[in-house]
Amino acid sequence: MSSRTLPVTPTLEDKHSGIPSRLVDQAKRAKELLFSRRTKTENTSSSKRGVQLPPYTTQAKFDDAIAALKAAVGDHWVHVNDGALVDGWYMEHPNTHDSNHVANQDALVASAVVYPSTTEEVQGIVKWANEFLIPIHPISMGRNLGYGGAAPRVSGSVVVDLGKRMNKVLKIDGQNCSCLLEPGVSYFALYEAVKKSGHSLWIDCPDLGGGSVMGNALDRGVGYTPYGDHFGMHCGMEVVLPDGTLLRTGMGALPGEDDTDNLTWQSFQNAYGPAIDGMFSQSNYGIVTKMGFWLMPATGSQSYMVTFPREDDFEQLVDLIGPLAASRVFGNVPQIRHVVQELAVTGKPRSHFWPEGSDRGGRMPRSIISREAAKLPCGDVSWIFYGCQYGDAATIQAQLDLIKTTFAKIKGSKFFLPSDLPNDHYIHDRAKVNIGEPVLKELDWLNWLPNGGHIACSPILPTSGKHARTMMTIAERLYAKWGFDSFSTLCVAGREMHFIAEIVFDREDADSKRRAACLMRELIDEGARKGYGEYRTHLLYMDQVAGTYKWGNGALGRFNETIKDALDPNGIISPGRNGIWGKRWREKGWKSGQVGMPREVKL
Ligand code: EUG
Repeated sequence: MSSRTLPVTPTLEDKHSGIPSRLVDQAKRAKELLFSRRTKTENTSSSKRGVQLPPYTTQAKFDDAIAALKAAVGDHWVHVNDGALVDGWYMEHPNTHDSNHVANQDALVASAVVYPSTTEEVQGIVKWANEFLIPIHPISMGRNLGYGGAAPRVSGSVVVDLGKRMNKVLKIDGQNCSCLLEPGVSYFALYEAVKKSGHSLWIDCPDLGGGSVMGNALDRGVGYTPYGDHFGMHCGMEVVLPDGTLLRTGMGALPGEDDTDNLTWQSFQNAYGPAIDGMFSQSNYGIVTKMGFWLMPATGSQSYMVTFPREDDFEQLVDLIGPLAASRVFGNVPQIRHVVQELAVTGKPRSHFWPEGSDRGGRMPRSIISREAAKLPCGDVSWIFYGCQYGDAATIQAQLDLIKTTFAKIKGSKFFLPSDLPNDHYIHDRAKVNIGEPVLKELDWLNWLPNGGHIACSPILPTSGKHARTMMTIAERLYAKWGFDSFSTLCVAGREMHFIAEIVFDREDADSKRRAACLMRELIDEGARKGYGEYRTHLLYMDQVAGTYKWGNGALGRFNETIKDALDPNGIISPGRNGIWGKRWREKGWKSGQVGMPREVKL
C-alpha cells in the first residue's frame, strides 16, 4: 500500500484518542512503517458483514433491545456492528474487536457499541442490560495492546465505549499533587493537560502513551517513573455497580461539607472498612466512571543505558539489581532487554537484518544477531539495561557512581548516557518515558514481521537470577519450539520482576497465529508449574491463567465467583473477564471453554 494514500492520524484536538500535535510527525512515520509491512489492503468499505448476536438472543429480541437502548441514549450513540472489521493501527484502533487478533479477526466481536455521555447514562445502560439479559463490555479506550484491545470475551456483547464522550480531566490539584479523571483521558491527553495547568508535576506512562490512564490502572499496568505502579498510585473511584447503584470508594464515600466531593477523596486511599478498590481492577464487578490519581512533583533525572556482552549475564545482573532496587537506589522499574529487541525497535524488519531467513517461522541464528548488533551503537552485546536516576544533581551522581561500580562486576559491561548515542537511538524515547512523557516509539518492533501483531505472556518471578534463569530457559525452549525470535523484557523491581515474553506474529498468516497461540498457552502452563503467574493476560487466556491461581482447591476463584454472583446475578458485565464468569455462563459451559472459545485457540 502506498504510504501517500494513508489518511492523517487525528490529533487530540480532533478526538479524545488522538495524537498530540507535538508527535504528529512521529505518528505519520510510525503509521507509514506499519502500513508498509501490510500484505493486504483492509476492507474499509461499508459493506454489511452481519451482526454477531449476543448469545441466547434472537434477532427480534436484539432489535427490540437496540431500539430501547437508542431511546435511552439517543439514536446517534448506538452503533450496530454490522460493517467490515477494520484493524487500523494503534492510534486509529477499533472498538469492536481485538486488532491484534491471535484467533480469527471476527472470533470475538461486539454486536453493537454504545457511547454514554454521563454516569447516569451508564447506570441506564446497566439497567437495560439486566432487562434484556445482554452482556455489556465496558472499555475506557480499548487500547489494551497485546491483551485483547477492545474485544469482549463473549462475542456479541455490547461494548460500552466510555471514553468517547466521557473524557474530561475533571481536576488537577497542584497542592495535593493529584488529578481526577474520566475513562477517556489518555496518557497523551493527561500529559498535555498537566503541562497546560502550569503545575510542576509529572504523570506516569507505560511504554506506549495512547492508552487510557484509568483503563491501564484498572488492568494494573506498569510505568517507569517512581510512580510506575499505576493501580498503587490511584486514589478514589466512582463506580456503577451491576444493579445500577452508584458507589464512591475510599474517602469519597463520606460526603464533603454541603454535599461536595470529599476533600480527601484523592488524598487517602484506604478510608474506613474493607479496602474494596482492588475489587474493581481486573474484574467485572462494576464500571468505573471516575478515578483519582497521584501525580509526582517534578524532579531532576538522568536516563542511561548499560550493555552486557554475554547471553548468561542477565542472571548476575538480576542479582545485582535486587538489593539496589529494594533499597531504592533505583527510583523506578528499570528494563532489561535482549539485543534482538534493540534490532527490532529500529523499526526495520527482520528480513532487513537477515534477508536469507523466512518470515514464516524459525529463529534468527545467534551468529546473525551478533553480526547485525555489531552494526548498532550498542555493539555485539546480549543484554541492554535501561535505567533512570532521580533527584538533584549530587544525588544522581552519587547513585550513578554506585550503580556503575556494581555493574562493573559483570565483565565487559559498558555505560552510556543519551548524549553518547545518536539522535535516532531508542534511548531518547526511553528517557522521555522515564519522566512520564508519553511516546509512540515502542510500536516500531511490531514491524519485525509482516502484518505484525502482538500478545504478551507476563509472569511474576522473584527478583533472583536463579528464577530469571529458570523462566528464561523455559521461554527460550518454547520460543524455539514454536519458531519465534525471543522478545523478552525484564521489568525488575526490588522484590519481584515482571518477565514480559513478547510474541510478535503475522496477523495474515494462520500458521503464525496458531504457533503464537500455542506458545502463549505453553508459556503460561510451564511458568505456573514453577510458581510463576501472569500479572495480567490476553482475553483468550484469562480462564487458563485464572486456573493457575488454584491454591487451596481454587479458593480464590470460588471467592471471586461468589462475589460476582452476589453483585451481578444476571452476569451482565464482561462475563469471563479474568476468568470470572457468573452463574448463568458457568452453567452453560463457558468457564470450562466448552462454549465460546474460538476453535483456533482452543485450550
Ligand atoms: C511491556 C511491559 C509490560 C507489559 C507488556 C509490555 C513492555 C514492552 C510491564 O508490563 O505488560 C516493551
